[in-house]
Amino acid sequence: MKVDSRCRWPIGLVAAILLVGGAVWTASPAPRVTGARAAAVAASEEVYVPVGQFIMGCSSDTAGAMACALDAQPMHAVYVDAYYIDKTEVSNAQYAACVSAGACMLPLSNSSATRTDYYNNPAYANYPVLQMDWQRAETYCNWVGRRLPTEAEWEKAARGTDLRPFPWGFESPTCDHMNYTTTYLDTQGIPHLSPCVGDTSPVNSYADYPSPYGALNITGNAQEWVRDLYARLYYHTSPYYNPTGPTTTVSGEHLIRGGPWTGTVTHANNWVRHDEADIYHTEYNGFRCARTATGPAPTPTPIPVTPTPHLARDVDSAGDMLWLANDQYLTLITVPELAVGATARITLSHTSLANAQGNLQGISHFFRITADHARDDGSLPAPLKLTLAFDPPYGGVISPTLTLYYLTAGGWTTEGLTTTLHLDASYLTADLAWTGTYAMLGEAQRVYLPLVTRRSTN
Ligand SMILES: [Ca+2]
Repeated sequence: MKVDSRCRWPIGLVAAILLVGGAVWTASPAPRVTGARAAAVAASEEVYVPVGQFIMGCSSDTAGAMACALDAQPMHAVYVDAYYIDKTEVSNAQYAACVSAGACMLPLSNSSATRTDYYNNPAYANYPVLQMDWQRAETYCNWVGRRLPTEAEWEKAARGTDLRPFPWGFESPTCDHMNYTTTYLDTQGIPHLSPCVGDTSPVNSYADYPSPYGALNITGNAQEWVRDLYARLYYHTSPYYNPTGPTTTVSGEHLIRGGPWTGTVTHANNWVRHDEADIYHTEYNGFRCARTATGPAPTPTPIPVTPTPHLARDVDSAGDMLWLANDQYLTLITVPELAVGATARITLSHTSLANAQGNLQGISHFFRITADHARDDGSLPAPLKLTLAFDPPYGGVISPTLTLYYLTAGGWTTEGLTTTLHLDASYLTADLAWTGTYAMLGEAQRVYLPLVTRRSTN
């Protein structure tokens, strides 16, 4: 979408920004990098994004009060192979290492939007490199053995597998969340823009509000080049597996994601696509790198999400069976006799996208089980019997790496969980010995299927 708000700022506001920016320089100087900073500066730490599906783009239903531009529609499912993406934007010092090595060209300018001495100034060594065109960004990434992320990789790294509009979730941004520009109405009701910082922040700032996979400043701060060419209607025809953008376009221009520090919530969110109109403001253009993951995946860790209760029922010591059902799936929990005390509230929950997720990577299924008369430590007199299975038409897609996790105060664990995979019949059974929250996670299959659960036949 076109972002031209930065051209509409009142003059007074620009002066205010300069003032704010100046205050930031003196209040929190970046660490100095002295001498030949070049070769000593390592490439960014990376975060791992597991294989699997996510939901890309926006819809007018889910965008809320924010704009959902036509080029970010329709909302659609995309499957991306596992990859690594830089935890942070590439910094001035990191880029300078490539320049010193003779592999990269200098940035298009030494200045940022408000700082005339930026790239060369050691005070900004840990700030995002700016004044990048696409080729400079890709060249740096290649130099460190990586590449620019595809647009799909960038968006999945920012939003994970739910519909969150911002990397940290659904909470509306404030200046605590990211470096962007807030809006407010004056006493006459006239809207004004108020940048949080007034220029870029260090690449490792806002660390309390990472994306679901741990990427920082993915929205806001510097806007970021991605690998794809920009086509306004690409989402209408993009492939399901690993989309890489159109092969040719009239302009031949790539696109930018994430919004700059001058962007409002309309421009600095997870789905906005910045087209040719935005890429020439190179004083806002930075990037981060990515690479396709090879070899065994790191041990996955469930992503905490808040499940929406779909069913809650009081069960007494006589036991009962609870399930969630629609035309295609059914989730079953059997509460054996004496599994709970006199009366226990059993809750079965799914995340909103649980049944639209096409694989078991990430939270596909979520249970919250409460029992009023559990023992003090949360344990149950007898374990609940959980059965999860794929619907027969999709039989055989259950993965041997499927794992059930239990959420403890110390994090997710599989310890003490008794789980049995019945691969021939595509179902899983487990004994749940405690009340609490459970999640499933495992290697994905390259098949787009809902995770289906149904009642065991025995
Ligand atoms: Ca950014």
